[in-house]
Amino acid sequence: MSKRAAVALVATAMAVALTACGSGGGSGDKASGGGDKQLTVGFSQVGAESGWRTANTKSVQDAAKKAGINLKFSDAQQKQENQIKAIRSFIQQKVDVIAFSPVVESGWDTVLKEAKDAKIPVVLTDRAVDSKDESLYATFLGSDFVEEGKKAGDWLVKEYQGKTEPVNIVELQGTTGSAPANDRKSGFGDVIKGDAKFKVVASQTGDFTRAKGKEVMQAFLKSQPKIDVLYAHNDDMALGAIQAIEEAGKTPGKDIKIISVDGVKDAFTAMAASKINVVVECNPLLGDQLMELIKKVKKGETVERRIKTVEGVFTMDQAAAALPNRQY
Ligand code: GYE
Repeated sequence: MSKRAAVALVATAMAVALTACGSGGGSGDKASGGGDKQLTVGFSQVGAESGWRTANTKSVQDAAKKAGINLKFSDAQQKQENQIKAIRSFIQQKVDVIAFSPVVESGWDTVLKEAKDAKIPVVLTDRAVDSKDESLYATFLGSDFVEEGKKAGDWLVKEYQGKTEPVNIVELQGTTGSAPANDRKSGFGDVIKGDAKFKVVASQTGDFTRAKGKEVMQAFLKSQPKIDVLYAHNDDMALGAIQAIEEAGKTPGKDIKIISVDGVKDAFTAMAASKINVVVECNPLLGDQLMELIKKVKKGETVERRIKTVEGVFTMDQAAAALPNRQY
């Protein structure tokens, strides 16, 4: 049996089991008049800017199917206004739960208040909001981006241990105002600020995309006489930058050392080819955990306010061996 068929079979079996226990139990949602009614979840995704995002979308959609959840999916194309519109439309449609990955951190209080007034619980996934009022969402499932930035910085400090010459760093930031861009920058900055030889000579957003990563790196290469290290907030920007570096006649991974975040397969391939020196892992496969949380939140069960993803760090020498096991 193919893997897909097996997954479908398991999903069907689970759906049958759910229906069976719903109709026999009587502990389900009152509105359905007996058995557990199918949950409808509105999910507002950031966009399709990166390999990470593509894997995350697939994980969420597959997990919803598997959990028997009716998922209303909306792609915001990296625009906050689109997410606000999507959330308002979910409220109008009276979905059971709203899940979303906020493109930027600020500016959510009004729409989240609207969801709260409509008594629709909100689950944050992947990225955080900076709302002071914690009652505006039930929980936040995702990575610790400050920690990821620190891991990137730790690698650099170790790499240049015992050396005294200045190390010029250029930084490709993620989407301006997004939690991963803010936190990966600050975590990294906190670690390297203790050693004066490290200098971030240029730092600009590449919007988490390959095209922008390449474009901004081209500009860095023109404006900066000496670049030792590139710190890219995600793999796609690093992969775009590699093209720019090669086109400028330099060797990525050697002339310019590269630190990246995410751990998508393409980055592991580039790392196995000695073009990226280190990748800090950020796991996009949050779908199953998200569906579990959504169900619990809908049932009114208590859930942890913050659920962090467990992640590692991979260096060039480990890349080839790790590549076949990468899931995204
Ligand atoms: O690192 C990047 C994506 O929010 C963790 O968004 C996510 C980031 C991820 O575009 O590739």
